[in-house]
Amino acid sequence: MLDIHKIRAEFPILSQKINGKPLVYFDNGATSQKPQIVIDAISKYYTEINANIHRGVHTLSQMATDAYEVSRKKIQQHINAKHAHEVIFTSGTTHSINAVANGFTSSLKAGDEVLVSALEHHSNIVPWQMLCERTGATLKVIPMNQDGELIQSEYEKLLSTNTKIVAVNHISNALGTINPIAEMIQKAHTVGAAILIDGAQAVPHLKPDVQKLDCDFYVFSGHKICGPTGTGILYGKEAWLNKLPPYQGGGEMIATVTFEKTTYADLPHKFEAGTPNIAGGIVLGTAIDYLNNIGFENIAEYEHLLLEYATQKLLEIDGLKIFGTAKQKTSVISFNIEGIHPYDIGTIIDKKGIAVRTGHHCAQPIMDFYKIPGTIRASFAFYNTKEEIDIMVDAIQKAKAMLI
Ligand code: 7TS
Repeated sequence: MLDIHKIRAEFPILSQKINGKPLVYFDNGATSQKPQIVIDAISKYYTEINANIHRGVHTLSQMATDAYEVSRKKIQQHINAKHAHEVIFTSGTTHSINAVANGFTSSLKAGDEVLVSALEHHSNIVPWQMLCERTGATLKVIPMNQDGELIQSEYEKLLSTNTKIVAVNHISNALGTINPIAEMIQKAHTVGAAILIDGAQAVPHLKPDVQKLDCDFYVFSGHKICGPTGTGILYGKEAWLNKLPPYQGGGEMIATVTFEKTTYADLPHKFEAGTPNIAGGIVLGTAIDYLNNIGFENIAEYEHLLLEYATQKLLEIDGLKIFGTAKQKTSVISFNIEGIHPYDIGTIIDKKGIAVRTGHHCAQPIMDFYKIPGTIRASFAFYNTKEEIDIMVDAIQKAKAMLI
């Protein structure tokens, strides 16, 4: 089991007061907090090795390049990619999905189909809609049931040889549903479709094995796993990344440039135009080391206890309804209280130092499905505690008494 006291001491922000009260941070689905080791690594980079990478012969540039490439290798090992050059640094999940969706532009035509699911974040809907607008392809949606689970029989019906790419999340940000992606990947491949997994909400809770999963693309953000904002990963199978044209043109992504013709650099550089977030990329490796030292099995086990405890406590509140009751769930609870707007609860409990997200969570179709304007979302991380859950439940009870 985790030494929560020790872990919490490693996150300086957790000992802050917000509105005069100790911070209770339950907005981990939006972004995680950062341990001191990550904060220090950013400072160390700028203090000791700041230089542009892959450019000069000078020593400092070499040091920065080496550190960046060491981090790429760490991430490769973490997700078990076959090659380091299958790991592309991006600015986040959104960037990664846009890079892939753009890459499919020249290979799609009218009659082709792109499948997304009813559970997606807008980041995994809009780039595909834009792709369909550019190419004349059709966007189709895998439906969900009342528990917030994707209906697998409907998915099978939607798949056909017209399906060119499936884009689905590993874990839903709004409901916490863990999707059966291993089977979904296999099914996509039976019709010859490529499949992208949006792992933004999965990587904080588990270690994906992209070779075992056999997904074509797996994308995530660094800021949700204790890393800096403006960092992300696009994993793609070598064959796909070689096939897709680059998303952006610029420095560092070329082999040769003349005014007549440009040839592109090999992977991973083909997808890494311009000066990247060097410090961020390096420190993402530090964050991943930090999490692996704690251990993802320990994290998952502890977060599951928090999920069960919070679910039970919240359901003791009269009129409270949880949205997202999938059998396979991670430590995210979306809920509403009858007769009260989620925003009102969020605002009142913020006064007590409690950070939750309210609204549609960038997943408006899910809110439309349930015919609600939004929810209150409490999303827990391995540094949260049962005591904090008690504080939130008590604050909600009091807010409810004020509002009804
Ligand atoms: N996909 C999923 C499943 C997400 O949860 C998010 C961010 C994104 C994509 C986009 O990631 P970004 O790092 O590029 O912005 N989700 C949330 C959230 O639930 N609350 O704030 C951001």
